[in-house]
Amino acid sequence: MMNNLQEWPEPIIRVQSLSESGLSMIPDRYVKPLSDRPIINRSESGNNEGDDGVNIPLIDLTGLTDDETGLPPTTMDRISSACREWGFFQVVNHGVSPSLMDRARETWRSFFHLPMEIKQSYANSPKTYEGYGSRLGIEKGAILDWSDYYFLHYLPLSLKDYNKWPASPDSCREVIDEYGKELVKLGGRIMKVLSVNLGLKEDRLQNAFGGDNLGACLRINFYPKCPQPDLTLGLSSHSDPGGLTILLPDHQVPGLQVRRDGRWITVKPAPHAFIVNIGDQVQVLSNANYKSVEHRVIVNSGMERVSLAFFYNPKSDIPIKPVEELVSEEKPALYPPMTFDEYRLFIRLNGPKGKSQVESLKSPRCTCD
Ligand SMILES: O=C(O)CCC(=O)C(=O)O
Repeated sequence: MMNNLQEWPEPIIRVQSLSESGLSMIPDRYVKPLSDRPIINRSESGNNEGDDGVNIPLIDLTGLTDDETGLPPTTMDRISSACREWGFFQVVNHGVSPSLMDRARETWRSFFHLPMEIKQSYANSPKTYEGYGSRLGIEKGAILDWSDYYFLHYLPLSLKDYNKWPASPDSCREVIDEYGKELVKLGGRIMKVLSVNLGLKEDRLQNAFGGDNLGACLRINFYPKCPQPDLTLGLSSHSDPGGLTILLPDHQVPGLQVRRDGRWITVKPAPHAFIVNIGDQVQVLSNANYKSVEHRVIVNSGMERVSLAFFYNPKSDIPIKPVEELVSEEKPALYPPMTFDEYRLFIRLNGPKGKSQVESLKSPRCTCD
């Protein structure tokens, strides 16, 4: 199986180069089947598919510190409902400095505008995905997404390798480092809130992730302008395989859509908010009390878009299964134990495929031990 992951099945084409070539029709490789195509509403509000200003919940985290989960009960309740019903929420007053957020996004934007030879020197392979990439999955002839990306590891320290991080722009490595430190802390704070909300001890979920031995990585998504945005997607529908995702969206360009009751809701980010979503591993640990929800990204013809997705993951070689406190005779464990290493092979081989993986694991008859 690992041998299949050594190389891409076809030569890699950078979507940014395609976009900059000024073509007026996108190549067939990017044209989605009719049922997956978005409805692009060109209204100024950025709303799509008649979502009437509906948005994911907005939560103020004032009072949440590294030492104290001091949020008012109403805020705790709103986070709880968001995790159960939406799988998504956005947070403000989260403790990460707005200037660091802006610097991180703009540093990465500059990276994507460097000459292609520099970016190519970081070209990735499907073995680890680290570096500059333009596809997920290794299926030959697959329909591709309209985006390029950069993927790197922060944790565990054994995987953190500055040589795999861009050396330019000048301050890039420092900014990435500082951003990662802050986001690991924010992830830890949010994990405590989720634990308490599930009726567990504050550090229960973190311990199930392997305590301090967690994994953390960053994917920077670059969505170039697209001449035919109604035929394609910047990122196909998927749920996140990891634990929690903390996304810094583009403050100027909407694009992220979240599935809710069969509709696609376009997220309208608040200024300097992070978008938090539950990944498959937290769905498993919570025994499906919390939902890892499908999302996708639409593109547009007028503006490029940059987003930073920070993945807060369990230690990759320990079994992840529903925590015992949430398993009972009435609510048996819905998932068998599986390590995150085993789990993420699926997306690494197949690319984004909705929620098919976590759903395929689910078995009401599972005895799970
Ligand atoms: O670009 C976005 O807004 C979302 C990105 C995303 O879903 C991902 O990187 O997994």
